[in-house]
Amino acid sequence: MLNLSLAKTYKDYFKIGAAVTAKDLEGVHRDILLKHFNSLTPENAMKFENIHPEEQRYNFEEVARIKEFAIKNDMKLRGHTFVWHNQTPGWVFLDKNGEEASKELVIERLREHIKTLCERYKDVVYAWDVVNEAVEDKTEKLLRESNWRKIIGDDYIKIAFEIAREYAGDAKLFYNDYNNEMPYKLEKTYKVLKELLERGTPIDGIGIQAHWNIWDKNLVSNLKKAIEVYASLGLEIHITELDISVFEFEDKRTDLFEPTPEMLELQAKVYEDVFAVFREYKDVITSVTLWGISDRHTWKDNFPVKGRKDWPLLFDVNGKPKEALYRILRF
Ligand code: HAH
Repeated sequence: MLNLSLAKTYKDYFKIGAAVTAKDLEGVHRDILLKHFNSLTPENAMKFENIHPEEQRYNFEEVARIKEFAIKNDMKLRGHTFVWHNQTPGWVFLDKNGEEASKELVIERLREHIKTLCERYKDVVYAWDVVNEAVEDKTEKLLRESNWRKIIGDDYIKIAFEIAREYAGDAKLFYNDYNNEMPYKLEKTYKVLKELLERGTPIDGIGIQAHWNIWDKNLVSNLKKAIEVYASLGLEIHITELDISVFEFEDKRTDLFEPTPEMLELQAKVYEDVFAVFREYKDVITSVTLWGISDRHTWKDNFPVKGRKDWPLLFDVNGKPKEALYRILRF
């Protein structure tokens, strides 16, 4: 049991990925990656503000290390992400006088950015998150407000996919979002994607981020329904950012210094249940990525509650397998 590899166990199902920083390629995390994973997503290094901080300057260093590690160890990369309302530098939307840039200029910059990254990572990236989190989730509106949308107009999604298709070679193009298995957002996302597809937008798949928690009683039924709805549009499905928080999203408690045994048991059960669903839908799900490696560090530390640690992953703070890992290796 201890010797089983996640990636090998799932080799006839889907890729098994992890979000990584360059630092994760060393030490305990390196060992875990080599044993259990065959796909990597740079957690931050490909985001616009990191890789292209100024118009005339790209910063390829961190991705270079991740790419080298991937190629050496027979892994592939998921590219994350071109168009997003967050972590995009201000210069993209400003002209040389510091005024709001024109639509034409923003599109031209986006094209240059996408072309550069696609050409550079053609040999290793199998899928790109072309647009991240465009669907509005607070109000009744369909699309989220963002600089991209404000300047380019509602067609910015279609335009981004068309540009990506020109340069991405064999890589698949994904629309990625969170909560898109929940009924309120599933409905909106379906509408947006259906319309885009009807207008010929080259979208290959949908990324279900899967930032879940151990308390959601409707998760499995919502998830199955969402997979079926997206598959009915002919889309491939990637689970792109899986982690299972021990806190309900609204829960603000800060008194815990380690997860309780009850939490770990519930977490193991949720991992077991969602992986059973992933296996059931292996014909449409082609990749499952965890948003991190071990509980040593995760974006859920301090989010959404500052100063609070979370333990959402398959390995504990020391890199030891959690019960959740055993449950998804044994089926
Ligand atoms: C994701 N947003 C991003 O896609 C990823 O790039 C980042 O590293 C972490 C999470 C998720 C998100 C959420 O679940 C709730 C509110 C805002 C953003």
